[in-house]
Amino acid sequence: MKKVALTGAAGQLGTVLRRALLARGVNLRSAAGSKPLTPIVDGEDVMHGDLRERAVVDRLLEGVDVLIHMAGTSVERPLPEIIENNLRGLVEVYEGARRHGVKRILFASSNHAIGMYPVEEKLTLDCAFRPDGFYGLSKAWGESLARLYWDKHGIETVCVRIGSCVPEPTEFRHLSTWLGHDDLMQLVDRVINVPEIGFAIVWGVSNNTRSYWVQEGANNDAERLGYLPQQNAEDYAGEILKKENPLDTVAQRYQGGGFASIDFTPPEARGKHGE
Ligand code: 15L
Repeated sequence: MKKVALTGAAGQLGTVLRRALLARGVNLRSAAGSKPLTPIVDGEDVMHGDLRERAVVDRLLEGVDVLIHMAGTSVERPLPEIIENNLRGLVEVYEGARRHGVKRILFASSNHAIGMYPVEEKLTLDCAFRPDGFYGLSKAWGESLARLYWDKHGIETVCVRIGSCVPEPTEFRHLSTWLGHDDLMQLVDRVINVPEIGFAIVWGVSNNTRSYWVQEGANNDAERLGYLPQQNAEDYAGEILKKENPLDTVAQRYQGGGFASIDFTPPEARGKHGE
C-alpha cells in the first residue's frame, strides 16, 4: 500500500484532507508546523516541525510514495515571510523528495499565480502567469521549481491551481472560483492513484458554469489525470445573487479578487513620484 504524506495538516484544507484521507483508509503521515497534532485515530502517524530543517523533511519523507504538499504561507504577506516559507521551504521539500525517492508530489498552487487577469477572460492551462502579489508570485515560482525537478530529477508533480476551496460558495466571485470539498478529494485521489503523470498543471476548480478557467492546454493535463469535477457553484447562485458583492471595485475587476486590490496603484497615481 502506498505511503502518503500530507503537509500543512493543521491548516484549513489540510484539516479537511487529513480527516477524509484517514476515513478512506489511506496509509497517511500528517505533518503540522509549529504545534503537535493530536491523533484522531489510534496509532496515527503524525509529526510536526519546520520544513526548512533537513531532519524534519527526512522524518516527513522516509518511505513516502506520494506527498500532498499543502504547507506554506497561503495569503499575501511581506516578502521575507513568503521567501522563507514558500521558496526556501519548497526547495528543502523537493531536495528531500530526491533523497527519499518520492515518486510524486501534489503542489498546492493557487489562482493567485494568474490573479491579475481581468474577470472577463477565460484562461486555459497554458496561459502566462500574471500574479497578483508576492504570494501569487511564489506559486508561479513553485510551479517552475516543480517543472525543474521533473525535467532534471524525474520527480512527478501535479500543480493544482486552487481556486476558493470552501465548504460552500458564499459570494459572487465564488460562482467562478469555487472548488468544492468533494472535487478536492477527487483531485487528491487521482493524484495518489493515477499510474503515471509526469509534470501536470490543473485548475483546482469545480465544474462551475461561470468558471474563469478551462481545463484545456498544457498537454490536457486534467484529462490525463482523469479529473472530472462534479460540483457546480451555480447551485448556490440564487442565494448569492441576492447579496451584495463584498469586494471593492478593483477586486471585482480581477480574477484574484481581494488579493488584486492589496497595495494596488490606481492608474491616476502611476508614474508619479511618491510624496
Ligand atoms: C488562496 O490561494 C488562499 O489560500 C485562500 O485563502 C483564498 O483566498 C483563495 O486563494 C481564493 O482565491 O479564494
